[in-house]
Amino acid sequence: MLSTSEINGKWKEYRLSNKNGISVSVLDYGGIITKLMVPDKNGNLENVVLGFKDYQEYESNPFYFGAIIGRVAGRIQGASFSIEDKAYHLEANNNANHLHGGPKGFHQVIWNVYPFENEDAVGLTLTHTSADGDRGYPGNVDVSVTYTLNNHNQLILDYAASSDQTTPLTLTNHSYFNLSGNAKENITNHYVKMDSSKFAELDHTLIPTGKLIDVTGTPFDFRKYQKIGTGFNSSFEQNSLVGNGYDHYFIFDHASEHQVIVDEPHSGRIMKVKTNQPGMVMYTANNMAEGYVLLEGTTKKYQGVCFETQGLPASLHHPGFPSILLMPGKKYKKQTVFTLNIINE
Ligand code: G6D
Repeated sequence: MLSTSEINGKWKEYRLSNKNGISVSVLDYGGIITKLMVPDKNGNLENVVLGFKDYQEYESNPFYFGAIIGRVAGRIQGASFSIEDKAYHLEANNNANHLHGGPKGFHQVIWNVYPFENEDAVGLTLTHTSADGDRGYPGNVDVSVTYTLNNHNQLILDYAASSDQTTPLTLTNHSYFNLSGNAKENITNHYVKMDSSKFAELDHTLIPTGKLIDVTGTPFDFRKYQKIGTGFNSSFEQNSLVGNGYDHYFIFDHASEHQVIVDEPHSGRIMKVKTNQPGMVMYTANNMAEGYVLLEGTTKKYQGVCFETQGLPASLHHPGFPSILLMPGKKYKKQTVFTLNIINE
């Protein structure tokens, strides 16, 4: 089922719901997921993503809550890159680096929205054209992002793009998940299992050094279930330098059934993540400023966890990583599926 409402006289919010009571709400502004209602083991419907109570806060959205991120998710070192010996300079909006597509990136544009519904699913296709030179990037880029909610409790994000010039592109969604429901607890006691034996080492400006670190024997080893909180009090330098947590790109070992599984035992909610991206940034809101009013509670450190499935912008400066360059005539086509299971006691 699908419903639409006007927001602040300038935006539209679309609410998609399936036959099992799960619903997701999305703004045309930034493609922002503002709510994701999922029952717990007792059937109580609660919100499992962070979002502002006053939607006007989404105008600036310093945390990128729920938003489509692009042209390039993550940090581009020195806010610059070169293609075939031509240098491009972007806005440095995060110290000397370029973060998440820069100011007025994809998280701050109004997308065209095309709702659809069929027997088993309901969804939205959002489209946007980023002109040549937009935020300093080359090429006219046509982008579409489709959110589909089906009756198998899957929220499917399909990303597609094409460009008339070679340009870097890697998109993601920046939702902060908190499976306790209505942010009753922070994410310390969420369990995560992740199919990854290597992650990208960061320097003190949060830029990858180009070195991959084996997770074995470190707080980054999620190959068996482990509490997210493992990295919050660890003395491991890669945890402490990002603000005592995780803010790292994990490279997946296989294109397996689910690369990530998140289990929140008190609510009985389990979320599985499957993607055709080579990896993902797991960010545990280490640097979240306090005091912003959310739908439930206020912003606090560790209030949510992001699973930013994406390519690695460091590939623009380190040849060893999978490229994020989109060539003319090629199609960018990525998918991430969040499956929301409820395991009764
Ligand atoms: C911080 O380093 C983190 C980013 O990974 C995150 O996306 C942002 O906050 C919201 O800059």
